[in-house]
Amino acid sequence: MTTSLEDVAKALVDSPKLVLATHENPDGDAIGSLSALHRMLVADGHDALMLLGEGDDPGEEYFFLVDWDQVVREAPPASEGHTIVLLDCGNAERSAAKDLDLTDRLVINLDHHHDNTRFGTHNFVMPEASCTAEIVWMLADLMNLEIDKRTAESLYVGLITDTGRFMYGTASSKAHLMAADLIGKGVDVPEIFQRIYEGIAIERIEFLARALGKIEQLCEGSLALVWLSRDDYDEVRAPDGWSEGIIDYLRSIEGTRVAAVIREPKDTPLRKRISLRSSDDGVDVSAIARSGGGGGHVRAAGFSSELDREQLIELISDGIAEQIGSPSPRI
Ligand SMILES: [Mn+2]
Repeated sequence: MTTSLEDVAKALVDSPKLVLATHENPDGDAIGSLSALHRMLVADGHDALMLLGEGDDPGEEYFFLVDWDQVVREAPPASEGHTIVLLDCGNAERSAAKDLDLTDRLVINLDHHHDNTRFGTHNFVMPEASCTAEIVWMLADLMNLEIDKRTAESLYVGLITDTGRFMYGTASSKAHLMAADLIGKGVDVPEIFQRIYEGIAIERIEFLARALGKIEQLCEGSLALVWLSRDDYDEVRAPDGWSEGIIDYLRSIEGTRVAAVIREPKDTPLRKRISLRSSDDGVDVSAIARSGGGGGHVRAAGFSSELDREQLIELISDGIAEQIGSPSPRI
């Protein structure tokens, strides 16, 4: 069932207690929209908490956005009657609230993934939004919530990270109007870009060099892929978040239609995490991700899998071949 943003606002106002959560392994939009909505609701007198599962902290560059004393690691029991708000989360299984029984709860689902499964009691899914932070920004206007400087920073981080620093097709005129509004509310643009993209530890650059040294070109060059093994991380003591951004280098290689980063996460090394990007709308990587049990956007998607190397590469190259019609080359 689809809900209007007005009805979402009403449900929020009518909820005495709220728990806000986002998807596992949160990125800039996830943590930005989560921290922004939380801060605005609290300032408006709501009883609201943020839920981040153990091991689901964002990258360190995003820590400054979060009021950590408001973070809980486990959701309060259903008997306490909290409304659950899930942000930027395409399906309930991918959420930091995945262990929660969502039945008999009010669940507000705010998202911009086109393949969102509408798992909530209230679903506001807007695929044309550049980021979930854009939906939160609209909601603030509708509910008359105050966007102070820190809230503006959170929303701005969601915006710049999900639009690839205003580079993707999602960077609409509305997205730029949102940026203008947030700058007017105190966002210091160079300071935020510096916090998110600079001041990088030398070890992280060395990890990037290692990753770039492992690029494979498959499917006659249309697939650029990097496989990051647990050893790649452990040998330089890299946290999992350091793979973020590597995929953009792959996507930028001449001839690439699909970029893929496959990594073996610290907590579940056998259950690989696969990130996919496409360089044009001719390949919908969310369809490939769905065939592996995940989902996402047309140009950015992901899934987790226990398939081995050969099976995974086959799944991805078959998915590409199905869409662009070339024969499916094997490794
Ligand atoms: Mn997003």
